[in-house]
Amino acid sequence: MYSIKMRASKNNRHISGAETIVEREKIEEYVVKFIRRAFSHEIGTPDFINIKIEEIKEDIKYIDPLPIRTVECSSKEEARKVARDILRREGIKEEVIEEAFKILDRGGMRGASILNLEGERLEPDRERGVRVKCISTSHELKERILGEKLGTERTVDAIAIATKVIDLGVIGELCISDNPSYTTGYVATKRGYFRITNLKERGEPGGRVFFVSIPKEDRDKLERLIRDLENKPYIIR
Ligand code: PML
Repeated sequence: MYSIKMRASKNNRHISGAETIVEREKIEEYVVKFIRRAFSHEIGTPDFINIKIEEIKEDIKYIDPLPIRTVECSSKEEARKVARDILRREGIKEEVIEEAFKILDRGGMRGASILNLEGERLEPDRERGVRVKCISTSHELKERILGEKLGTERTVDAIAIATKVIDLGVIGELCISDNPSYTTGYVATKRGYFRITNLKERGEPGGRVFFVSIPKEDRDKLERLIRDLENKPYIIR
């Protein structure tokens, strides 16, 4: 199996990214798909596209997705209350959730921020954040998500990230798309992937925050988590 990763930027600003894990025969098909995706993002036309293809040597972990549920909300206030309630049920304190919303509303991070239960930020590089890589949603799962209208193409990508991070011990994930017109975000916990409509107003920024139970001093545990988030291969089927 091979990992294919694409990232596109303009004037060094991230525009879009995508990745998958496929058999040798599918590589060309996905490279074409990713180039098309890079050139059709609403943020703008990239002046740099990087495509990386690597053979996966490690064992791939195959797991089922978190159950997907959509919570329709009619305002940002209602949506954020729903998100807070789901996260509080996992023992995450109100102040820590507020800190996460502040990070997302500021925007501009390329990867995810990591907050511990004391509300301390743990990601080593606050601009880059942490990227969840080496993941793929199976073709069958993609067909199911789109066919049964459980979500959109964005859900297809995000369910792989959310399922992997929760499997690696992250307590909760709060995500708001950085795509200006995509206002549906989600909260993921061991109980499921909760899509929440209107989690931001159109045009507002976004990002991802992972909530973890890692004391600031435990650098080894944090490094292990980041290494696995970035490198451990997962296929969600
Ligand atoms: C959804 O399932 O509709 C929410 C997906 C958010 C994806 C965030 C992103 O743009 O990467």
